[in-house]
Amino acid sequence: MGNCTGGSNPPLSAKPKQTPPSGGVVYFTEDPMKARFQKGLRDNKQNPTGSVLALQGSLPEITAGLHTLKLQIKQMRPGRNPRRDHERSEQSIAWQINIFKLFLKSTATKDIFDYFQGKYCNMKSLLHLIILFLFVGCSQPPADIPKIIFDTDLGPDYDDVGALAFLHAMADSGKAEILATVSSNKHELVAPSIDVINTYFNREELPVGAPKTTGASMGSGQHWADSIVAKYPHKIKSTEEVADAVEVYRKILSTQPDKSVTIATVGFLTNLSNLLKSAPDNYSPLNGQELVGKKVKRLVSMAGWFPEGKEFNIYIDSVSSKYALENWPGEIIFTGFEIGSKIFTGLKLIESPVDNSPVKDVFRISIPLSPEDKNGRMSWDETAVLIAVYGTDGFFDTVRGKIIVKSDGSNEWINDPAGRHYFVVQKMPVNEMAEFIEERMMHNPQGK
Ligand SMILES: [Ca+2]
Repeated sequence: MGNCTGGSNPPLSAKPKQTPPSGGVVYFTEDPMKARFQKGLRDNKQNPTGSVLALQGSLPEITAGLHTLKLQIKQMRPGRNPRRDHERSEQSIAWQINIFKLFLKSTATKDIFDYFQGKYCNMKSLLHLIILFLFVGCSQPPADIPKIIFDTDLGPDYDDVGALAFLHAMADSGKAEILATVSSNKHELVAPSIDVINTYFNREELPVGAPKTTGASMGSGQHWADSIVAKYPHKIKSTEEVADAVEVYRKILSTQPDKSVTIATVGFLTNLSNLLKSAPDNYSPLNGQELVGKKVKRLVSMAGWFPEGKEFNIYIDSVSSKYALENWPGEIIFTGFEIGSKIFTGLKLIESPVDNSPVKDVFRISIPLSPEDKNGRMSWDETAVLIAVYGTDGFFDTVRGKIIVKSDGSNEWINDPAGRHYFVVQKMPVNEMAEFIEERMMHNPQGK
């Protein structure tokens, strides 16, 4: 975290404090952009020494980063890491927000000078900031980060654990906000396992729901779920004690801006079918289909086999799958069986030096038990999170049309240039994608 109060030069004469105008917010950090920033300083014949502030990533990413950092500070446990607590203090972030609010709002150099001279910075820092401002491009509006509800069957396979770790990594780096983590699987260890992972990533407060209707109940054949539930902290003792997933969805969707929520489903479509069938309630006067149509931006679904085939997530609860996919009012991006089955991850994770990681434990326990996993586990669910966060550009091509779900749980596909459905086709070389995914699966939470 950069901090221009730490410069060696004395502050300029104090002027009356000014209230910064409102505008976008941006997160400063010292590391990744530093080289680029210093090159910029050289190009502008400025001395690249002294207190340097730099930005990480694009403006939307930086904006998202700041948002997440604020959330992390709220969640930070006092005393765990006093140095980190200090470095990321609320005060430090608050003034950085104000600096960039000013930058985004005002193009008047005098205003900026007046503000900084009176408040925090010396002249050298100020010059750096102004040059930096030019790099960022103040006319670019900050984009909202994806707000994601993760819907998982976590149990019969463990790529769900990799996907959830990926998602937490995205939230920690400011690229996504997690709204909820719900189960489509009624097995008693699913919600406790989700709770273990959420707690490990310091997000134990995330809403967890599960089906209250009939639905599949499937455990982990490799006994990784009982292993992590026995070993790691969590509060939820059984899946049956959590809220109805439909209620979780309705409560969250009703409070979100229109067309703002991304749902990433990596399990059965039980909850989404139930959601579409839901009636108006205390949370919203809209029925389920209307609520989804109004609030959901897109559904990213690891389900199906394209252009045709029979895939687990669809056929396990084929009645729900058929209803959900035929009645979904908006865009759906499918990442099919044929995508994840070629992307292998987990071996680097197992070899990583981190201790006491439930994510590592799941892969460490499970991979040796299956000869087919000797090169790593197939990574279906992680690709859904990748698309939910990053979109498809650069990673996949897309085919537009309509999925047809048959009563036996198999699916077909009809190409249609006006269709609301898309399935993805691998574009990035699979080895590169595996590396991209596993790097994020190996993310360690703050302070661990
Ligand atoms: Ca799954």
